[in-house]
Amino acid sequence: MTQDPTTVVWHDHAVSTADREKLNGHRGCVLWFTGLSGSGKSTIANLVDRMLVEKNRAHTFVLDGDNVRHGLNATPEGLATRGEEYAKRFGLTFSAEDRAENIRRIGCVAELFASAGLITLTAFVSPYRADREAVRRQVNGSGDGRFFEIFVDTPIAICEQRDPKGLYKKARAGLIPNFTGISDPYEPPEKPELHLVNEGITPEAAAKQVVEFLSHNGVFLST
Ligand code: ADX
Repeated sequence: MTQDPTTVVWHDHAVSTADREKLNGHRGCVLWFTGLSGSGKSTIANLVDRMLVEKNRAHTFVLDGDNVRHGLNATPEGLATRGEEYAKRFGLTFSAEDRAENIRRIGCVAELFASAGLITLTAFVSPYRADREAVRRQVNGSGDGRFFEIFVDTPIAICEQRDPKGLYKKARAGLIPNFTGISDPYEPPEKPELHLVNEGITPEAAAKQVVEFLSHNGVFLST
């Protein structure tokens, strides 16, 4: 973590991440789901969350893009009651710059959660490779290999057909600017730890693949 050492000083925790992991029986890590809106990130992440809690009694939490944009990373519209100047200064839009800040902040939160020993599942479109790579570096910097990028690879035609929030329809009508996949880019991961081809399989089958991946990658500690 880069900070001016003369003004803000880092304190080590009395309880280490390793201590927490030992108690929990699993490692703290970040499962970073990325993919188009409507690709199934949140659905799969929530199914994985439930499977882990039920089967492994894991300590887990899902950070969901839509939810986080209601609070910590609210949009300018969401902050309108605080006044125009405040909303403009602190609200995050879907411009490339604001998406980068969205991902930076949530990357910091995910890192904290992982250090607290949680299997942290994030479901953000996170369309830019550089933003995701920055989070990878940050999370892996505080422990080895605890960042797992999971590409939820669903063809845009399917996302658009599903259109669970009616956003593709609005985007096609020109009502939503910078809509990922329509009028804004999505840069697919080049080397994700897990590539979920989410076509012709159920969300449950996709979630199972994730849980198996975790088993094979040393997330669950043998007691
Ligand atoms: S990100 O690009 O900054 O990572 P994030 O995951 O927080 O996006 O939010 C994406 C969600 O916001 C989508 O699932 C969709 O519901 C909604 N949304 C609203 N406007 C846009 C837009 N222009 N592009 C993509 N998603 C949008």
